[in-house]
Amino acid sequence: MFDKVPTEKTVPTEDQTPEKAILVSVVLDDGDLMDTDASLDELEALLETAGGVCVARMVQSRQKPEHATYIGTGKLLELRDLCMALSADLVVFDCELSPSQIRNVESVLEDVRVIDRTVLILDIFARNAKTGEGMLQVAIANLKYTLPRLSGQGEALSRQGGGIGTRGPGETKLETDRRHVKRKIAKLEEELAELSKKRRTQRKSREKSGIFRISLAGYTNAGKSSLLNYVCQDSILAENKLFATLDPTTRRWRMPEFGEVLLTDTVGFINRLPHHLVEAFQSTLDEVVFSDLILLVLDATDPKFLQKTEICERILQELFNRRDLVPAPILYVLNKTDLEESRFNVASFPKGKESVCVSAKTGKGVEALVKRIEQLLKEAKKEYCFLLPHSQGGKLSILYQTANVKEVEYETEGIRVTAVCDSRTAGSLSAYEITSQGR
Ligand SMILES: Nc1nc2c(ncn2[C@@H]2O[C@H](COP(=O)(O)OP(=O)(O)OP(=O)(O)O)[C@@H](O)[C@H]2O)c(=O)[nH]1
Ligand SMILES: [Mg+2]
Repeated sequence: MFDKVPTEKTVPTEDQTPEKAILVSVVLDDGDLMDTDASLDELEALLETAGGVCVARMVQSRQKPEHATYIGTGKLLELRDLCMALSADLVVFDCELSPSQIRNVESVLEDVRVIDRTVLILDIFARNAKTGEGMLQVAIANLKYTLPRLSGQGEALSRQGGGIGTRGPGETKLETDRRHVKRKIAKLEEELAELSKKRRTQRKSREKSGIFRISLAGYTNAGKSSLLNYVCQDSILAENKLFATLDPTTRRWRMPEFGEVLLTDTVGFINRLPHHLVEAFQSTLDEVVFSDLILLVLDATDPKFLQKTEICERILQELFNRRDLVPAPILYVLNKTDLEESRFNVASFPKGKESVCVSAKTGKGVEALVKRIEQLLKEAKKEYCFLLPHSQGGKLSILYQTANVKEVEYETEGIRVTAVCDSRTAGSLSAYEITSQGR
């Protein structure tokens, strides 16, 4: 069991003074979808979710980051003075720093801890994971982040004081040996694989039952849990904090005409989602990948609405690519339209993307959403027959994961498969599609 990962939680209680942090960003022309201010706003929201408070922001424009310290030497000295003047406990860089950059900056700032955006996100995940699976996933992501940062970092790793960034990487003094950490990762991954197997089996039995699976995806804080709560009359934690939901929750949802479907709420997305987290949360994110329809929930009051929409689309695309699957149909759900601020975004949302405006708070628009989902589901699945060449036997396992396989016959010219599936699965196998009688 993962007795030592993560270590005991040292979440500051309400009466503890929040840690004071300075946020640092370097403006680079690196093609990121968010501008510096918006990214820093998001970093500040992450910091607050982790229990800290921002006392200052520092921005530097550079062509490329300074190799040793990310920001330039002059700026670093300015940062040191600012830390002293404001009695900052923490400096958070809005990027991923290399181990030596953290060490070098810390050695100049002396008593101030230095963390990066990834550590902050990992810290929040470590706080919010509630189930065994979620905790395992976070622990693995933490250790994978820590692993390349181990060598020559004895001091940094033994910091045990608690506070933001100490729940994640660099949290137990035992982890001073790379081999030890590697063994631990392997062991946790084995445990996770067991749990993932269970999840896969569950998914397959749902598939066999022919019940449609709908998933709620979207940026963190968009209102996914609130929407599930509204339509399923449930009470999943929904709050104005980032990554409130980490563990997927599936509910039966009885639709007025279509009947019962399964609705899954899961972990939210964010710009530059750390790749260790995407890897570790693969089995959780598979709930989205293997669903029949994705409701992409968007906060229509968000000033960075279109950028966040694109970030979600990119993440979804990446998830489908990782599984080598054609993307599921997406229905865009523009949420929080009870609020005035949503007007502009609703009006400027691209007409080519099918969207429905709702409010998960008041229920406005939910009826129209339900109607549209029912139509889409009715159009979605039918029976197909494929003749897979023996060299393409791997495609059969795709069908087992995504379709209801009714019959499999091994013939001389290939594997004849009859399966009920959606058009995207059928589309990815269209080269092998035949009529039931023959080619
Ligand atoms: N005004 C308004 N607020 C909403 C609406 N939907 C959600 N909220 C609020 O938005 C905040 C985030 O809602 P959640 O349902 O927790 O969002 P989520 O997408 O599940 O977030 P994560 O689990 O963190 O990814 C909460 O404070 C909700 O009360 C809405 O339609 N209108
Ligand atoms: Mg949620």
